[in-house]
Amino acid sequence: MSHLHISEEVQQALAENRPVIALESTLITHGLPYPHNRDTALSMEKAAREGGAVPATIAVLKGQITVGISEDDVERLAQTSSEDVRKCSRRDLPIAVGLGEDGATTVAGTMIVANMAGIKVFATGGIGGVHRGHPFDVSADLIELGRTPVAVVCGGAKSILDLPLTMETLETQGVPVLGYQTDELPAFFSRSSGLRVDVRVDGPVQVASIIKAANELKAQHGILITVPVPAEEAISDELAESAIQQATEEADTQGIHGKDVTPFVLGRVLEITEGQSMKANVALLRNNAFVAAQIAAELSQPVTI
Ligand code: PSU
Ligand code: MN
Repeated sequence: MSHLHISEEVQQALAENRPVIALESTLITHGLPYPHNRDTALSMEKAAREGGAVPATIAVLKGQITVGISEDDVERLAQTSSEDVRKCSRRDLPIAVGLGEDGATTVAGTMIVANMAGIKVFATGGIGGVHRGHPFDVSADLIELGRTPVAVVCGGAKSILDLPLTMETLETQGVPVLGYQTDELPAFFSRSSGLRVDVRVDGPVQVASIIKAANELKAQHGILITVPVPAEEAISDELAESAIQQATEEADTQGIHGKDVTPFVLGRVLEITEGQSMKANVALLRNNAFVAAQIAAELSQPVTI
């Protein structure tokens, strides 16, 4: 397909069945401020390599869907105003491609492209979900998880979301939610949410065998692997909760809606916590890339009978 460009390194790794993980770009353009966005994106790529996988950061560059963008592209996207880069979920990809725009892929958008390229594992921070107080604002991420067979490694979902409704929706969509060395759904900044995951897994071997089983069952849906933020970097529940409360109320009173809600709330939480949330955010992103790489490495192991 002429609109899809896969970097040489990623193409070669895929052809040789070596481990590759996908990384998203909305966190670069709409998730973190410069230069933290650039540094984090590059440190996720490094963590992927340390975990044994080739990183493939995905974005739309002037209408071209690109798998494995260069360091210069990361720098350019990181410096571009979020208003000049389309946030691309399923709905938005044809618009960005058709009009030759720059686009940053969300979890949903990245899953679609990873699946097109043949990448099975993808690492991100937080997934979208059902927004608090707005039960019809359901992120396209949840629907995509129900229809695209890619394993998504994340830090759970931020409690800017209604976590019980998010879990219900994932169940309806047929998405298994795994807890990586935990019984509880992590809540991004903090390690616990009070909600149970579907199953606890203790390492990459178990995750890989669930992914392989899903393949054998010809599953058309994704799998969600939730990894708690490293304990040393977690922020207190109280701080996270009060910042999130304030940010979501502000979004409501200012009439922010649609695709702008998540970036607005993420930005305000950072400001309100005066950057304290940044440390947790960056640490979990790196760690997720490392865990995803280990899972991808396990998946690439030749089958031994
Ligand atoms: N949640 C986070 N950090 C993020 C996002 C969500 O904690 O960076 C981004 C991801 O790219 C996710 C998108 O796919 O926001 C979800 O947007 P929406 O809620 O509009 O579907
Ligand atoms: Mn939404």
